[in-house]
Amino acid sequence: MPTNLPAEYYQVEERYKAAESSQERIRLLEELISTVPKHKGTDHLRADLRRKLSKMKEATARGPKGGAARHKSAYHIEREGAGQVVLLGPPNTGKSALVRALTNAEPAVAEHPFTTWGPTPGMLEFHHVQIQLIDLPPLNPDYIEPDMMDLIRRADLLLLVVDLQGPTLDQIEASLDFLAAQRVVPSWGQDAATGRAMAKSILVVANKCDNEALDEDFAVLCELLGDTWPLVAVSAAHGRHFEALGQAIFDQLAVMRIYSRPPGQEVDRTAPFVLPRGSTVADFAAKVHKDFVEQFKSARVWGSGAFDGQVVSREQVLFDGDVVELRM
Ligand SMILES: Nc1nc2c(ncn2[C@@H]2O[C@H](COP(=O)(O)OP(=O)(O)OP(=O)(O)O)[C@@H](O)[C@H]2O)c(=O)[nH]1
Ligand SMILES: [Mg+2]
Repeated sequence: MPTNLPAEYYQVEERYKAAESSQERIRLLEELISTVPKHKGTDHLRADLRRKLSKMKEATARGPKGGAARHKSAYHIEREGAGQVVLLGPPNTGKSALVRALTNAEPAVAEHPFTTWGPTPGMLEFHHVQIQLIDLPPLNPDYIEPDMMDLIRRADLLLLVVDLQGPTLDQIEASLDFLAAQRVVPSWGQDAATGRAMAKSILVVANKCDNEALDEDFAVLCELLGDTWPLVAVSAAHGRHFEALGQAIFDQLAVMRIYSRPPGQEVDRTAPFVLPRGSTVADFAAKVHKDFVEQFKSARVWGSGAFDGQVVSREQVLFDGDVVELRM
């Protein structure tokens, strides 16, 4: 317990201990947290109090019987589309601005840090592929929301959003340290395979790349970091380099678009099936219809891995953009 707490802390603590109802306890705990001065010596205390507060709020939301009105965390978000992608990083880097610019969702954007308090999902469309983007609150070592960490661990891809006009390298390092402390490491990192850490695909997104002069700053950053990291620059405010970002997300998700040609009909290029890279004709058939995988007699493929219209086996591996005709 830090010794240099203000007298006010102890007064509120007295009232907190004497509180009768859970509502009152929550209110007083919030007040108590606000009396703790912010410095290194109180880091642990503040983290402990915040944890207690979050548990209390959760228990209250669950109701007195602890099950009937079971509280579902806002972080339990159904995966939709070709992949679930979360945006994370330090405060104020433009995570919410990006989700606003790229999807139909409208999370709040503001000049001050710590604007976002909860997750907001939206759908990004990239070349007729729907990808789920989820805006998150900033990473905050003082307070780690367990449900948010679960969502991060479940996600298919993490976008580490940093500010190209700020201390970009420090922001990347601090965010990776934060994740490593939670045993989440980049799959391209050296210690990806070590220990009990979970390796995740991480794409670094340098936001606020508003003009050509900043494109040059980005080029310098790329040189500094070498080519081991997937890294893109964008400007949420000016809509710059969105195509490159979409492509990088698509590549990192390791999926591909396969088009179905119903026999005797035209190919609908606006409705691809999305499959993991390396999938076969049989995988595609299963995706088109659960019965097809048993029923189809032959398949023809147009695309990169075959001659146009070549008859192929069930095990034929497909490539992004291939057109497949299944015959029953
Ligand atoms: N110049 C410039 N400013 C931007 C850009 N994107 C966002 N901003 C500004 O940066 C500030 C923070 O944007 P937010 O989207 O709220 O940032 P955030 O990362 O969601 O912030 P937290 O929710 O606090 O973590 C706002 O004033 C935005 O207008 C950009 O591409 N260029
Ligand atoms: Mg935000």
